[in-house]
Amino acid sequence: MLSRRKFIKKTAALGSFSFLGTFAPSEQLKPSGPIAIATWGNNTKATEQAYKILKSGGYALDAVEQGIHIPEADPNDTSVGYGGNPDRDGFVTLDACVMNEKGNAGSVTFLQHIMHPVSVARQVMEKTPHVLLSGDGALQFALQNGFKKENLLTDSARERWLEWIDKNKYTPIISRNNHDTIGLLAIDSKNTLCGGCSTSGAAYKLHGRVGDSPIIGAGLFVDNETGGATGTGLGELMLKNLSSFLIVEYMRQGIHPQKACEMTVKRMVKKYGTDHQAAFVALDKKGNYGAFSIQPNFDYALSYQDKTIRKASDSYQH
Ligand code: SD4
Repeated sequence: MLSRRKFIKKTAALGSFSFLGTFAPSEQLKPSGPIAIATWGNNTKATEQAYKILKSGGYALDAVEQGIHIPEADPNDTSVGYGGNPDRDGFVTLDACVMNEKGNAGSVTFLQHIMHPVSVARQVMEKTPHVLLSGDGALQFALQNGFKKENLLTDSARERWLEWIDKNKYTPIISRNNHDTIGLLAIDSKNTLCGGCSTSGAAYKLHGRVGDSPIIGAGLFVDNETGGATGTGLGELMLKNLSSFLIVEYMRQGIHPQKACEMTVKRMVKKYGTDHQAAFVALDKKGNYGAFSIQPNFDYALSYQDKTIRKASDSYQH
């Protein structure tokens, strides 16, 4: 986690938007109008990009896609797209999905060599009768639809991987702390809700491992009547709980997004304990939002009413 001073310095250059500072979890602001919310506080540039599109009257799904492109193309983001940590065998394999206001979804898993898996996921939704394409098939589909094959393993990711092999003797590890997968939810000026999620998955995972991020209901769920939720952390936990779906179902019962995230995390902890991280953001159709995590190191990014903020989440562990 960044110190407050470093964080303020880092976020000082937030373009024409005014930066409101870090907010304690209890200071709930209820925005009206377009809003973009994303997992991890370092995704302020992504929510800001999404918000620009929303503010100019753009479609929520375009905002989600363009917002997610930012960490996907960022070589310093070690959990998403280009620069992402590779799997145990040194391959960068990506998972992503999108879901729109009609309840349609598209997703790609175990995709290699494509910088913007979220856009491939969108094309799966829009151009095929399917929801999910995987591995070589997903790559072939991407190439046929104009995406470029690229090397996504940066020199520094390769060095980190080589160091890890040395130290860990090929035993996969899942870190509690080192995550920054992006899940982004957006409501546009027509009150349309869409979402997306993109990741390179757990660092040094087994080759072929797929996490929660491309699985509808696990890493992301959107229901335009109710709200949306998206998560980050140890994907296996979310896969076993369909956590994003659960959060939205709680919201459907009239529960505030904050409480819905909390109830979901508590249910996960009851069954699986507190050894790992699982963290969520949720947004309902009234513009209420919330976040909750198992471990205390989770924060998130929020853009609305020409402001961008980075906010600490409440957590189960303190
Ligand atoms: C996964 N949920 O593949 C992802 C990892 C993650 O930031 O959130 N990383 O399990």
